[in-house]
Amino acid sequence: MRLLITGPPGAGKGTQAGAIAQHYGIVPVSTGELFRDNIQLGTPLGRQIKDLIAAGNLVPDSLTNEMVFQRLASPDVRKQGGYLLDGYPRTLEQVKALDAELVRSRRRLNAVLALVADPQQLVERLLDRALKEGRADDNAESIRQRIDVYHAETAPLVEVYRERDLLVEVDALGTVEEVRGRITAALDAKVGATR
Ligand code: B4P
Repeated sequence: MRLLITGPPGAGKGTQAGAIAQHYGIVPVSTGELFRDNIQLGTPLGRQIKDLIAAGNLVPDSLTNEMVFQRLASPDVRKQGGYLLDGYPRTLEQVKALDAELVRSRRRLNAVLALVADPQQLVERLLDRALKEGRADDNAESIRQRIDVYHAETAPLVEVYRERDLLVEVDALGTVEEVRGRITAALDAKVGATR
C-alpha cells in the first residue's frame, strides 16, 4: 500500500499521518520531520537547509528527492511493504521524480489524500503550535511565506492526481478525531477496490 498525504500548512498532515499509517500497517515518512531531525542533529544536510525552512521556503528538489528515496530504500520500509508519504511530493518536479522511482520499482500509488481547507483558516493552529513547540517556521512571517509557497508550488499537484483518479479529498476543519474519522472512511472506500 502506497499513499500520499498533501494539504496546506497546518491542515493536519503530520497530525493524522501516524494513525493512517497504523490503520494500513505501513510506514509514515514525513519529509518535514526528516528535515527537522537533520537540523537537530547538525548533519551537513541540516546545516544546509536550516535557514530555508525557518524562512518558510522549500528545500531544493534534488536534496529532498535524494533524502526520500534513501528512506524508502531502508530495511524497515522495505520490510513493511508500504508507506505513507507525508508532505512529499510538494512540487511538480518532485512528482516527476516519484513517478520515475515508482516505475523503477514497478510499484504504483493506491491513493493521494488531500486535506482541504482555506489556508487562512489554519493560521491559528500554527500560531498555537508556535506557543507549544516553538518550531522555527511557526511565526507569522514564515507562515505567510509557507502559504504563498503552497499556492504557487504544491496546490497544482491536486489537479495532477485528480486527473489520475487517485485523489481523495477530505475536509480538514473540525476536531482531530472528526477529521481522522472522515479520512479513514474516505480512504477505505477508495483503496478497498485497489488493494
Ligand atoms: P511540514 O513538516 O510538512 O509542515 P506543515 O505543513 O506545517 O505540516 P505538519 O504536518 O507539521 O503540521 P500539521 O498540519 O499536522 O514541513 C515543514 C517544512 O519542511 C516546509 O515548510 C518546507 O520548508 C520543508 N519541506 C517539507 N517537505 C518538503 C518537500 N517535499 N520539499 C521541499 N521542502 C519540504 O499540524 C499543524 C498544527 O495544527 C499542529 O499543532 C496540530 O496539532 C494542529 N492541528 C492539526 N489538526 C488539527 C485539528 N483538526 N484541530 C485543531 N488543531 C489541529
